[in-house]
Amino acid sequence: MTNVITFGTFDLFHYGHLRILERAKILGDRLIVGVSSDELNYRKKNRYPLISEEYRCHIINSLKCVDEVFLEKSLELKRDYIRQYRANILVMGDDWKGKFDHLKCICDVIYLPRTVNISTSCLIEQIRRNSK
Ligand code: C2G
Repeated sequence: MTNVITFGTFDLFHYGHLRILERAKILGDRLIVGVSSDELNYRKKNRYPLISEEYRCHIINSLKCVDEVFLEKSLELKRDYIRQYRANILVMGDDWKGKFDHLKCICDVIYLPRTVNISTSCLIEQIRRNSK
């Protein structure tokens, strides 16, 4: 049984989010997703996500490619989460390239290319522009 783990905020869930989860799932048998908590986002980006952690977890949990979801409360706990969920592979988008190489001693670390031309911040910007 190969367990794959990945992490993300998944605010304003979009096609790029879906594609990384689908690509992560086919690398193993089970896909476990750590969804960043509202507090973690506030600490990291100085703003709360537009969609609450409860709703973001619910959306991710309802996807066909996802087997288990938990709240990621700290960026520094990746090693503990990997052990707790018995993950064999950590998948991250290549915007995180190199950042988790220190975890290669406990699991495989794979960076997948991001889907081009879509992101939560671009969507927010587009909506802003269109509503003027
Ligand atoms: N992603 C992607 N293509 C996009 C946008 C995002 O492949 N066009 C991927 C990102 O690379 C990431 C995942 O989707 O792997 C979730 O993206 P974000 O919600 O932006 O996650 P982030 O805030 O970077 O994660 O421990 C990490 C944290 O949870 C933060």
